[in-house]
Amino acid sequence: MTEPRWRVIAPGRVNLIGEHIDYNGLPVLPMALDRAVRIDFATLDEPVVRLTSTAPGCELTEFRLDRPVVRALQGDWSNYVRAAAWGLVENKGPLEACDRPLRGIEGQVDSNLPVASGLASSSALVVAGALALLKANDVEVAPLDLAALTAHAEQFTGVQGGGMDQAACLCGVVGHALRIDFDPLRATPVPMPDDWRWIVASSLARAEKSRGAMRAYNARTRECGEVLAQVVAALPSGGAPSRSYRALTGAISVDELLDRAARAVGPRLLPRFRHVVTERRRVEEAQRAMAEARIDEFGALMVQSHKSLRDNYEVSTPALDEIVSIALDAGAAGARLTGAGFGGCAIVLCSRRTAPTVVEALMARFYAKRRKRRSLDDSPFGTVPPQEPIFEARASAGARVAAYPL
Ligand code: NG1
Repeated sequence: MTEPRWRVIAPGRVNLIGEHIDYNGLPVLPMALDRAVRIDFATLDEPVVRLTSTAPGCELTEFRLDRPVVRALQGDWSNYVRAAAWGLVENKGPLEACDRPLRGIEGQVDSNLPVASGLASSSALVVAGALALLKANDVEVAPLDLAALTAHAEQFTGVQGGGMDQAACLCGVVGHALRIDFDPLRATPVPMPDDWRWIVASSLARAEKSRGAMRAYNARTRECGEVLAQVVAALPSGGAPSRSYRALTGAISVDELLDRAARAVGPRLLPRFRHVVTERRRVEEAQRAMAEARIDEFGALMVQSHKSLRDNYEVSTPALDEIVSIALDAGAAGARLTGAGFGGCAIVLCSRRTAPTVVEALMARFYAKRRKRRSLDDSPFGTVPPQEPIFEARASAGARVAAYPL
């Protein structure tokens, strides 16, 4: 293996509020994490990607950039790097138009970001792969443009995801959450009050979006499209805004929308619609609460969000519900599942003063009994020490490439 010359660092993200609405074009409020996917790499004169990974079970992957990029088997880790290459080299990407032969990369992927946990490890790998390939070819792409490109590219893996994760990964700012808007993509830093503490707590169940959870996730995106069409079709003719959630929620109040939807939509899809339009309102309110450091209000909105994800969107699990309830009992300001759900993690908001008590309560009432039943090694916290199924998240900087530290 050639000695690495560069290190790319691409953070995961934790979403604070605004769940399952990015793919509906509605704003969300995540922050970039202080845990990241890293690729240490050297550039190659041949158009080849050759990468190993330190994660268990991840074999060496190698593919060429001068032939159509093909998907590896479903669930194979290299699909995320292939997605990055596909987005840059094909599909009218910035490397497709390169007038000189493409250069490749050789290196090793490493990560301290739990995988399959709703913390955007997949997008961090796509972004890391894209930044490495761009660096190797001396091409620069502005962070927001690259976020849009990698969001589209990640669909190569089969998930019909939104654009929150890649934007959070690329635009993160230390000490700030990010309000992310779509069409066009924008990222606005929102300062984090000094006293707020964020705890990520794993439910110890993997949320495998490259496997089982993909079908459930893609079903939600499809249902949101269907119910939107039904609501728009039922609006009085002439008064219908364009067919988007943003236009609809901008033109008609949430209460009126819910009223109309109740008359036009059946019982299967109505709760999905209810989640989407109320979550949009919660994001606006939460952003204001954060700007004015009103922790209890932000926390209450998180709890409402969790209930809606549990009851209307049906993406929670008993373990996630239990974490939320233990955290609230122990004095947290708010708690909710984060990311797609179907397992993964919860995010808990505490003040500096209450954080230690909340962590203690979760260790005693959630993790201790499970530690007896089975090893925490089974947790999704791959390379993170198993005694750490819970950690404090700090709002961090976005993805970057640096000289390899010698
Ligand atoms: P996670 O849980 O990190 O896989 C997914 C989507 C997001 C967003 C959330 C739910 C991808 C790459 N990520 O995140 O776009 O829709 O679920 O809010 O599809």
